[in-house]
Order: sequence, then structure tokens, then C-alpha cells
Amino acid sequence: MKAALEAHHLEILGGFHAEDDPALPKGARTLLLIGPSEPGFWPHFTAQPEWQDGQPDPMDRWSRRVIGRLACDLGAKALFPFGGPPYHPFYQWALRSGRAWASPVQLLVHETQGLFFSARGALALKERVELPAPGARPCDACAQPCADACPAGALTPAAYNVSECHSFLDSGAGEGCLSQGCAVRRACPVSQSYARMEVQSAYHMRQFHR
Ligand code: B12
Ligand code: SF4
Ligand code: SF4
Repeated sequence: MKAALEAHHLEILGGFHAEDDPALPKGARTLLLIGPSEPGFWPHFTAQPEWQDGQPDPMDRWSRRVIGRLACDLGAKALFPFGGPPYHPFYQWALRSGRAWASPVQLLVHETQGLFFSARGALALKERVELPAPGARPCDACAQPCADACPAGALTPAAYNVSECHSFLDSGAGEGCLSQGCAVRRACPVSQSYARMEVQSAYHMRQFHR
């Protein structure tokens, strides 16, 4: 499965075992969270037909095609973070994986991708497959720069004020967040060690703030 994912610049972000979980398809015994693998994800994705055709939501359409096909090949079921409400509980699933945690600002922080954690889909498998051992929450040994990195004061340990974030992005002062990605997500040393390109963050910020 690793090789099949690598061909699409995807990787397993984490997973967990389940029995009779009502949030999962009937009979699912393992849930794997799937997300971009760096370096090279953005050049790979932008060469795909969903980006090239100029139609809306290229990332979601690509995710459905690629992760949906992987699921068919594996006899599994593909689940996606978008397409709601209602939404599949990706945040809770990430916590259950033991490889992502709630950061001081509540955004998920992943063992290797930091605050740039973002799932493109999940695979619900009928088999119980081996999973890597849970990692250690990086925040416990960190000076926590994420806590006061938001220049608008919109995302802090106290709350995420979505409308304050949008107002700041509308003012000229929000240009850094729009072109390089959310300053809170960028402040994390684990995010910085992960080779995500700014142009990819800029695309997601445009989707969030359109
Ligand atoms: C709705 C939603 C939002 C809403 C949040 C509404 C709210 N807080 O009131 C809005 C549109 C604001 C949002 C924004 C973003 N989101 Co969002 N969002 C979702 C979505 C689709 C559903 C969450 C939900 O309602 N679940 C159902 C409820 C019952 O479960 P819950 O666990 O209680 O959900 C809560 C949290 O997920 C939280 N939440 C969701 N997004 C965010 C973002 C921030 C900054 C915070 C603090 C909390 C938060 O709010 C939910 C409701 O209280 C999930 C995908 C999914 N299927 O879960 C992604 C998801 C949680 N978001 C994600 C991302 C990447 C973002 C953005 C960073 C996107 C971007 N710009 O690149 C932005 C943040 C903007 C920024 N400053 O950069 C990622 C997780 C990122 C992370 N590291 O934690 C997810 C998992 C999607 C994915 N593809 O992986 N999001
Ligand atoms: S900056 Fe530090 S405290 Fe904040 S999410 Fe990253 S590791 Fe955790
Ligand atoms: S995008 Fe910018 S304004 Fe919005 S929460 Fe992140 S740092 Fe704050």
C-alpha cells in the first residue's frame, strides 16, 4: 500500500483499530488517514487533470478520484473530510491515531507535519493491519510560539474567532497569511521541518477566504 500511495505523493498520517464503530462503515476494522507527502506534492498535484481542467475544487475532485481508486483496489471504503455537513469526524480520528494532538490553539499538530496537518481522505479497511506505535506530543517540549503568532489575535489558546481572521485577511495586513499560509501554522517548528510549499498554502487560503 505504501508504494501505491507514494505514486500519488500521499502517505499514511496515522490510523487506529476499530470494532463496531458507528462513525465508520459497517465491518471496518482499521481506519487510515491519508494526506500529502512532501517534498514534491504540489508539482505532482498541479500536473493532474483536475488542476489542469480549470474547473472548481480541483483538490477535492483529485482526492475523490485517487483515494477512491485506491479504496476499490484494496476492497476498502474511502471517506473524505469535505462534502458535508454532516462531516466525518476527521479531527477526532486524528486524535485517535496517536500521531496528532490538539495544539495549544486547538489546531491539530502532527508528529511530522506539525500544524500543516491536513487529510485528503481516509481508508476504512475490513482487515486489522499493523500500525506504527503512537508518537510523543511535540508541544510538551516546546516554547509554544503558536500561542501568540496570529497578528490579528484571532487564533489564540482562548479561541478561534473566524470573522476576525477574515477581516484581517481583507485588510492589506493579511497579505502574508494569504500568500504564505496562516502565521500560526507557520510558527510551529514541526511545520517548519516539513517541506510544504508556500504556493500550496496560498491555494488553501484562497479556498478558505473567497
Ligand atoms: C468546518 C471546518 C472548518 C471551519 C471551522 C468552523 C469552526 N471552528 O467554527 C472553518 C471554515 C473556519 C475551517 C477553517 C480551516 N480549517 Co477546517 N475544517 C472543517 C471541517 C470540514 C469540519 C469540522 C467539523 O465541523 N466537524 C464536525 C464536528 C462535530 O467535529 P469537531 O471535531 O468538533 O470539529 C471542530 C474542529 O474541526 C474545529 N476546526 C475546524 N477547522 C478549524 C480550524 C481552526 C484554526 C481551529 C482552531 C478549529 C477548527 O471546528 C470544528 C467545529 O467546532 C474539517 C474536516 C472534517 N471533516 O472534520 C476541517 C479541518 C478540521 N480543517 C482543517 C484545516 C486545514 C483548516 C484551515 C487551516 C484551512 C486552510 N486555510 O488551509 C482553516 C483555518 C484557517 C486558517 N486560519 O488558516 C483540517 C485540520 C487542520 C489542523 N491542523 O487541525 C481539517 C481536519 C480538514 C482536513 N482536510 O484535514 N475549518
Ligand atoms: S508551536 Fe510548539 S506548542 Fe505549538 S503546535 Fe507546534 S509544537 Fe505544539
Ligand atoms: S490566517 Fe492569519 S489572521 Fe487568520 S488565524 Fe492564521 S495568522 Fe491569524
